[in-house]
Amino acid sequence: MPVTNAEIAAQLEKIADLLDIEGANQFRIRAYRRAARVVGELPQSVVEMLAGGEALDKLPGIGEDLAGKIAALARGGHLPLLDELERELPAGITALLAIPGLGPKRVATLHETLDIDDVKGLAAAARAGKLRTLPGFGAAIEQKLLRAIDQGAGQAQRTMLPAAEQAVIPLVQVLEQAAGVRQVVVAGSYRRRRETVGDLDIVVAADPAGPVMDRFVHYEDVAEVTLAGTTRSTVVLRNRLQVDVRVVKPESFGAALMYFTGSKDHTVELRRIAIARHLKLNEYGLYSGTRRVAGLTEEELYAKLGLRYIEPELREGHDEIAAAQRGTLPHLVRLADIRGDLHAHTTASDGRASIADMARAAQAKGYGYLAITDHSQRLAVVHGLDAKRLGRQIDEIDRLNATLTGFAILKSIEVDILEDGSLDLPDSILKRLDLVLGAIHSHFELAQDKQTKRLLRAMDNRHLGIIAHPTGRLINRRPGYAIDFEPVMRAAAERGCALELNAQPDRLDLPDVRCRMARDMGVKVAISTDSHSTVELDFMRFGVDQARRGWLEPGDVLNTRSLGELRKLLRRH
Ligand code: DGT
Ligand code: CA
Ligand code: CA
Repeated sequence: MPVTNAEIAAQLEKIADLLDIEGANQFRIRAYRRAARVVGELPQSVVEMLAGGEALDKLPGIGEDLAGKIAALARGGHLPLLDELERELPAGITALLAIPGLGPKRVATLHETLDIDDVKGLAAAARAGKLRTLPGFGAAIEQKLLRAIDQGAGQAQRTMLPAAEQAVIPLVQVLEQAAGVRQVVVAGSYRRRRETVGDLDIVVAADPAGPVMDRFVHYEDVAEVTLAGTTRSTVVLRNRLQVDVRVVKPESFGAALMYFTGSKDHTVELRRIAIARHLKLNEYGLYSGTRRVAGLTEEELYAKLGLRYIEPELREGHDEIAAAQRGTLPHLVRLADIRGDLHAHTTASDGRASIADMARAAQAKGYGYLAITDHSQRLAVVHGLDAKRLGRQIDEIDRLNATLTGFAILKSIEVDILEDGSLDLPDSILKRLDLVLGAIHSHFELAQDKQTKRLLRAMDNRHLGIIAHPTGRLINRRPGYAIDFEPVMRAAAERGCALELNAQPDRLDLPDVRCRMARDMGVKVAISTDSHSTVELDFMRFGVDQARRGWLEPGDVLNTRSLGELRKLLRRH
């Protein structure tokens, strides 16, 4: 199994973390982090690039030294630097960095003074009150850490969808090659398109089962076989992801798929409906006595239960079954409905492509428009735009638009919403834009009433058209700001302000339940990629998946509109 880009990126990130704990030079640390990000986002595998004779030091931010290290990792080698760092610091210590409130400095202090190198040790020391007297800590931080640990911080994390996809797609291809295989589908939370998966559940229709089971347990990416059965096996892959495979006869495939797609709450309710109809439902089929009345496809199973077909993204055991009985299921938005992207950065702030390159890439996807939304001046670390630079960007976009047909670059900005709810740029410049996105990038810790008022005040500015990543959550890293969404959504509906569903796979913000709340309250949602490079425009599909989990129809989504319709819908300002 060739080394994946994700594995290389993880090693580079680990070096950066360990160097950070050691207190190494910040430029050096940043170089490793940037390299990790660049490798992680490459559309092509490093192994293939090397095989094709491509030079790695042509990649942005990667010099000769890093290129050599990346090549060594790609060949499956060890880096002496990492070996050395790991000798000096205990293996699990980087897990501490994932706990909110702990940065490299504090982790180093914990290690040096109390010899703490894992979450268990940290929890014990915090409970014993040993942290409050450490330099750079204090009673408040001790309390905060305890709360974070109690909320599960530092525990084994669920895998985000992109990493799950990278691991499972090549595996599915291998299983499909086995003799006797008819169909292979990844079920479970993966098929329901949850933003993270605990493990992967693959359902295979095959007869006989032997060859596909054999391929699976001998797959080259397997680190460990936990269970090897005749129709069911479990392995752990090298990236620590667990995979279950169940093999069923083709006539049971629909029933098995339905069972293992879940969710458990959804299928428990389906079984109850079967019983009420004097039928029995299990993973082999729907039975009347001993006679199988359905099982080949999910469609026939739902039909025999008196239900419309329910899309996997809806099967969470909320009220989708009642809706299927009444015939009121939503017609979910699809990727093909999306006609433009309303959040993208360029080299003017922290993006890596020019306006023209971003526009060309968006047009190549068949879009009709792309909003250029660089950061505003308050975000100095990413060289956010002040009014003067934004003015020049507006002129540049006007010039570019004059050269384009069938496509428009929208003049926009991701303006900071300041602590008091005012916007980081004056109205005199905002009014020249097609669209204004507002976002919170500071003061995450405000109490709920203050944070809510901050957003409400921001919406008082009639230029604000979309609130970007409204909850501020980062999956597996932080929960998001404290906000009361009831008044925020009400105000957004009244003022015609939209909310964003940020499609970055570690954000997916709005989350599904908030999407549904927006729809119910008449707030439009913009599904936007927040792209920092041309390849990130492809993140749109993750946003659409989350929107579908949130019951959104094309009409609920702003960027399913043509440019003309969009302009009418954008908040007048
Ligand atoms: P995950 O892996 O935590 O992201 O979530 P799922 O939904 O993939 O759950 P998992 O892997 O434990 O099980 C896969 C599916 O198998 C689940 O969605 C429904 C079904 N299933 C598992 N255990 C049970 C059970 O005890 N009862 C029922 N009815 N179904 C189950
Ligand atoms: Ca699963
Ligand atoms: Ca499972």
